[in-house]
Amino acid sequence: MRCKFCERNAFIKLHYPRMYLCPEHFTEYFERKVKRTIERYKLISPDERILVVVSGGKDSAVTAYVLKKLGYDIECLHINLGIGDYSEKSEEYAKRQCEKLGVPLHIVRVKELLGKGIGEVRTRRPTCSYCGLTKRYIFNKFVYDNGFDAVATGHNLDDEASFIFANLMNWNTQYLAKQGPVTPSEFNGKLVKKVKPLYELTEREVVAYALANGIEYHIEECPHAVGATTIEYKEILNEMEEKRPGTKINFVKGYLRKKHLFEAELEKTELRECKVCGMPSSGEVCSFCRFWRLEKPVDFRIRKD
Ligand code: Q46
Ligand code: ZN
Ligand code: ZN
Repeated sequence: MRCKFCERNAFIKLHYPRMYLCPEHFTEYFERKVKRTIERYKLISPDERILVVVSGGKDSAVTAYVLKKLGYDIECLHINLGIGDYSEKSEEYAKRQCEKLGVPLHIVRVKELLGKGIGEVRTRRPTCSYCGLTKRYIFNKFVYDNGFDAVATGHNLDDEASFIFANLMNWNTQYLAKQGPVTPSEFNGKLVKKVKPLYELTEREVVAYALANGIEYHIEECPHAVGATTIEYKEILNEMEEKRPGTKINFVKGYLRKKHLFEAELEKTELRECKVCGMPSSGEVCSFCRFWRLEKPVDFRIRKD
């Protein structure tokens, strides 16, 4: 098959909109879509300093690559979770990706910072639950401590659709009130602005973009991801997408139009400053300081020696 726009052989068949594209024209299509997402949802502007959280995987690697190519002012952060060999390899990939891009990379290692890696803490709390809490806290405070304007993550359309689907299945209206391509800054900037430039691109498109542009990434899944229910929801959505192309994007856009219904149900929790670290918390001590039993705050300020 030929590319829709030139004489070259097609490298990908898109299902929605339906067309065949060569690597160059697919790259153009992908970058135009990221640009449109940034403009449509007012994610970031060229004068802002953006921190991209790079895990070593494809989504965040592509996010950093495209933002840099579009001329945004970015630096990267890798959080080494301390999950054995998996984390060591992830860090290697993150380093290589940033070196190739010529972008500064900061690394926070959970084990060095908190004494134990993810999966090594004896707790009844599920591993992914305290892992998520730890990652969110670290990148939020890192952005705050270093005066970045926003943090960009690699969430793609499949992640968003499955998250909304899963939360609808469980009627988690509190979560459904807060999801979206941009989460504005709150609490005097202590809850930082979060943006998702790949919001309207499917996982398949992200993989294809990485391939077309020679972006290397860690393919291995985290050992704790095995059996995660989000994978099941993704599979169901993929089956539906195959039968009816456009299902995922229409589902997510429909959700954004109806989000106000969930916002109306949102129970506003009064936030206050955590007694230990001063960051926003619903209780006296925030869940991060409580979980890791901290007595003094962690400081992420980048030292410029
Ligand atoms: S939450 Fe769970 Fe992930 Fe953390 S422990 Fe691994 S699978 S990395 S996105
Ligand atoms: Zn072409
Ligand atoms: Zn705290």
